[in-house]
Amino acid sequence: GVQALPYAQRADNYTNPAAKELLLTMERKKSNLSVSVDVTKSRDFLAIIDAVGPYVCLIKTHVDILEDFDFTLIESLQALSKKHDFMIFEDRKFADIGNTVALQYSSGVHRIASWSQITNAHSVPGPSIVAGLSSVGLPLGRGLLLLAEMSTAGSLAVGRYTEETYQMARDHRDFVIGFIGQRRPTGEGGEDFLVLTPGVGLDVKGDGMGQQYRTPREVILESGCDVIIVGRGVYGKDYSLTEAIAQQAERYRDAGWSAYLERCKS
Ligand code: 5IU
Repeated sequence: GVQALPYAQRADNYTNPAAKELLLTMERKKSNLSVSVDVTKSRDFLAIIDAVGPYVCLIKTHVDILEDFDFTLIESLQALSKKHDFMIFEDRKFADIGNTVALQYSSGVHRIASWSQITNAHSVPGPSIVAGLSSVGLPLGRGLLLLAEMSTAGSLAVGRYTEETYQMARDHRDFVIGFIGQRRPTGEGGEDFLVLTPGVGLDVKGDGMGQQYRTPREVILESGCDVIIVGRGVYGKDYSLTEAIAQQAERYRDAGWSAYLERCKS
C-alpha cells in the first residue's frame, strides 16, 4: 500500500501543488515533523519557529491566539519559511457554511489563504464546506485537510462520521489532500492521502485537559500516518530556552524519521 512508498515517490499521486511540495519537502529535509506553535506573543512565536525550523517540514500555526498579531508577522513567518525550508499550515478548523468559510479564509484580519499553503476544516457541514474553501484556495494552489478524527478523549469524530469524511475527500481530490486523523484510512479506493497526526508526545500520556499522546513510532509505523504534529512536547513552558527547544525538535525529528525508515522496509 501507499504507506510503504517513499514520500518523494508519492508526490506524483497528487495534482495539488501544496501536497506535492509537502512530500518533496519531507524528503529533502528528512523530516516528517510538524511543530505546532501555540503561543500568545509574536516574539515567542518567531523565536520558537527559528529554533525548530531546521528540523521541520511544516509549521502549524493558530494565528488567532497571538495577542499582538499584525500582518508584518506574516512577512517574518514567510522569511523563516524560506530560511529553513518549511511549509506553513494554519490550523483554522473551519466549520461554517460555504459562503462564510470562503470569507473567513480570504478576508478578515488574518487573510489566511494569502499565506497558508495548507489549512483544515471540520466535515460537519458536509461537502459545501469544501466547495466554499476550494473557491478561494484552489486558484491559489492551496490544499485542505479534513478533520477525520481528533486526539481528544471522547471525540465524536468516529465511526460513520469518519468514514463519511473520507468520502468527502475522495470526491474532491483536487483540493482535499488528506486528513487530520489518528490512522491511515483503510478500505475502498486505496488512494493516496496525507495523514497528519496531532496528539504526539514522547514523555507524557496526556495534558489533564483531554489531550491524549501517542509516540512517533505508534503514529508513523503502527498507524501508517505521514506527519507527526508536536506542540508542547517540543517547546515546553519556557519559550526563552531556544537551545533546549531545538534539541527537542531534533529528538522528535529523529524519532519520526526512523519510524518512517522502518516502515519503508516493512
Ligand atoms: N490538535 C490536537 N488534536 C486534534 C486536532 C488538533 O491536538 O485532534 I484536529 C491541535 C491542538 C494543538 C496541537 O494546536 O494540535 C497539539 O498540541 P500539543 O502537542 O501541545 O498537545
